[in-house]
Formats: sequence, C-alpha cells, structure tokens
Amino acid sequence: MVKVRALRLYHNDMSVSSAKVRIVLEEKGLPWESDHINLRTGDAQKPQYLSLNPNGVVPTLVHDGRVIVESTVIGEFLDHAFPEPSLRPAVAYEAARMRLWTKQLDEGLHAATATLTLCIAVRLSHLEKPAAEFQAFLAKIPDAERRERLRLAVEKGLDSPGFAPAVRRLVRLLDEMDGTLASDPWLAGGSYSLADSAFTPYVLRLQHLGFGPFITARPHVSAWAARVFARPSFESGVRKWLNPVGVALYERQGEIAREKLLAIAG
Ligand SMILES: N[C@@H](CCC(=O)N[C@@H](CS)C(=O)NCC(=O)O)C(=O)O
Repeated sequence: MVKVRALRLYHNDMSVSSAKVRIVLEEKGLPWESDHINLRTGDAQKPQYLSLNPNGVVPTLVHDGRVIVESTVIGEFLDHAFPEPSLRPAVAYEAARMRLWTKQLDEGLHAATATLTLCIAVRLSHLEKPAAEFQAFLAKIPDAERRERLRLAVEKGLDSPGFAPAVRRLVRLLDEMDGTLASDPWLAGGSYSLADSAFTPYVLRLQHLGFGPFITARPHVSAWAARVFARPSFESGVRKWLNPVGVALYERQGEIAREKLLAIAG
C-alpha cells in the first residue's frame, strides 16, 4: 500500500490542462485537495500564485510541499510516484507512442485548442469588460505569445490570424486519432494510458465548440470518446467540475461558428 502524502492541486474547473491532471488523480484513486483558481478574474496572475507557477497558468501540483508544474509532467510524476494502476504501457514501443501523443499536445495542440476556445467563446467575457481593465489583464500575462494570442482573439474573433490554422491542425488531429484507433482500442495501443487521459478533455472541448460533426464523422474517435467518457475518472475528474454556464456559452458560440468551421475544414 503506497503512503499518500498530501497532494494539493491548483486548478480551474473548465481548464483542459487541469482536467488532464484530475483524470490521472482519479484513475489512480488518489485523495487530493482542491485549490480552485479563477482565471477570468486573474487569480493566476497574482504574486502568490506566480511564486508557485511563474507562467501564470493552471494546473500546479504541490506534493508534500514540493511544486510541480506543466500538466504532462505532472501526469508523468503521478504515474511514477503512485505506480498503481500504471498509466504507462509496459511495452516499450507503446510507451514511445504514448509520449508522441502527449508531446504533440505540448508542441502545438494545446495552443490550437486555446486559440479555438478564445476566438469562439472566451473573448466575449473579455469584451464585456471596460477596455482599460482588459488592457491591465493582458499586461499581466507573463508569456508574450499567450498575450498576443488573447489580444488578437478578443479583437478579431474568428478572423484572428491564428484561427483557421488552429482549426485545420485540430481536424488533422482527429484524422490521426481515427487512423490509430481503427486498429487499436487506445491511443498508445492495447492499454489505456496517459495519452488517453490527456486527450479526453481536449476532445470534449472540441465537441463543445462546434466540432461535433467532425467527431461523429470519425467512427473510431467517436467510439473512443464514448469509452473514455464512460470511465469513472471522467465523472469525478471532468463532468463534476464542468461549469454549466461556461458549457452553455461554448455550445452556443460553437453553433454560431459552425459554418465557418465547416468552410475552413473543407
Ligand atoms: N503547458 C501548460 C499549459 C497550461 C495552460 O495554458 N493553462 C491554461 C488553462 S487550460 C491557463 O491557465 N490559462 C491562463 C488564463 O486563461 O488566464 C500545461 O500543460 O500545464
């Protein structure tokens, strides 16, 4: 029996990177303490939080007083520190496949999903603010690339220069997933792994943001989504945290963006 020292997760209800870690915690049945960070009011940019996570993003895990950032790294840490049940395939080749999936998320897919979310939906909550308040919010974002992405999303919405490339990248992802899942039940091969837990909230986000027809058109992705959404870790790590007002906004705006999404996807 592994002794579980205190695990505290700084996270946000609707954040995909946070959900990614909550699923791992739930898959492993680990007890954890929640510290909810309100991203819209800028809690992540406050000095106290920045001292834990200098990037001003969620999630951050604190284990026994030690801080770990970056959701992919946190997932790997949890799997190493609490090996049962293992979320890393025992077969070396499958472990490599798992890493290639999670690497892609860190090297562009997360950014594409963030662009999609900001341009379709989140921009509306920033547009409601007085301009000076939004400028002050922007100025506090430590990373220049993220700052520019938000500025353009708020200013230009679906006409933001990053929007169409992000849609095309995410459609390509669904094609790649469908290809893999045509011959294997899980993304890395024969067993559920950190790749499946990581992509679960992203596919849900796509579903919320008008990508439903793209998912339905790919039968293997649809069947995989049904399987991961039916796991108990989805209920306790994702569904229970979803903010109904946020989901309704995403779905409404996703519907409005649908025509443009279909035109871009071709
Ligand atoms: N590479 C980071 C990305 C984290 C990230 O971008 N988190 C988003 C939420 S999903 C965030 O905190 N955004 C800050 C904001 O919206 O103000 C990770 O995987 O942990």
